[in-house]
Amino acid sequence: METDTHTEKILITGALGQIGTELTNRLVEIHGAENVIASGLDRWDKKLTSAGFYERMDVSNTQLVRQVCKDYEITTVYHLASLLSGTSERQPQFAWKLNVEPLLNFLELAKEGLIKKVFWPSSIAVFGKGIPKENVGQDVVLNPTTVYGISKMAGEKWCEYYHEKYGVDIRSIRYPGLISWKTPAGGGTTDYAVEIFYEAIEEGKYKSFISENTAMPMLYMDDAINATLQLMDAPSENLTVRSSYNLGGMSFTPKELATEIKKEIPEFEISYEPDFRQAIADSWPASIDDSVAKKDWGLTYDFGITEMTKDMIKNLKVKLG
Ligand code: AKB
Repeated sequence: METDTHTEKILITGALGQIGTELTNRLVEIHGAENVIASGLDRWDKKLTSAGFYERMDVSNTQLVRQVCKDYEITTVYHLASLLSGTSERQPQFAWKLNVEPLLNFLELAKEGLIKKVFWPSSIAVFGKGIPKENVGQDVVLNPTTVYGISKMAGEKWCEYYHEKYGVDIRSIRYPGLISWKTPAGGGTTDYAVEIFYEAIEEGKYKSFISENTAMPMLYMDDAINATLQLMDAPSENLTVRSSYNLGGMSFTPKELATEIKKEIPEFEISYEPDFRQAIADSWPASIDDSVAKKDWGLTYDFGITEMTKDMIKNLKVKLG
């Protein structure tokens, strides 16, 4: 049964993170502040989130999470709290604990009927080595070689299991690299594509930790938020994937992005000094086939590399003064 959007009570974990801040504010516009409960480890920053309520909580605290879901009569959870690829390589045990166990807890709460619907982000990191680089399909065999990828693959399998075995309404997207100007990224391999804009504007130059010809799939935040809301609004019976949907967005290399930035900031210079994240990028696809998401729930995009670059620079110039 579909959740009536007028009676939805929404909990967002990781609400002060890169996706969380923008998604929370969009959910407030749609459902009203009184129906949106943001949560995170940090103090409530009212400048960042317009949610009506904020719970400062560690998402690994299963009892507290259950209590919060009960107290607010939560129907829908966007469970975004996660460690990204770069940081996960440095803290493997913690990455596994944070990226998998709280998800299992939410799946259990949904199985019990305490909550009705869950969104959880997976990543292009699930694919890994030995998989063709271009146009990677929805159903290829997954072979992640990073801690982050392993945790996301396991999470996807749990999602599928809880849906098939217990009918849990879990929905998920394999996000590519996300680019946004409102909140910085943190600890990811695709973060170069955000950092580059800050440094282009502030310094006129950028040293990329990813080599010049490494292509990765990327998505502008506006498109990521729209896709997430589209998937969550789709009728349950239309969804054929309960592990996680491929999302391709756009694909480009650091060199191609630098060329776009130069059109807006002609003096911009890029140099390259790949670090440990290059090996992570090398194990990921260069482009993704997202035809299943287009067919099942009408995925569309508004931003290509040129529109995204113009929008990033316009907004960041204002933000950075
Ligand atoms: C990362 O680089 O770790 C993330 C991702 C692609 O999931 N942006």
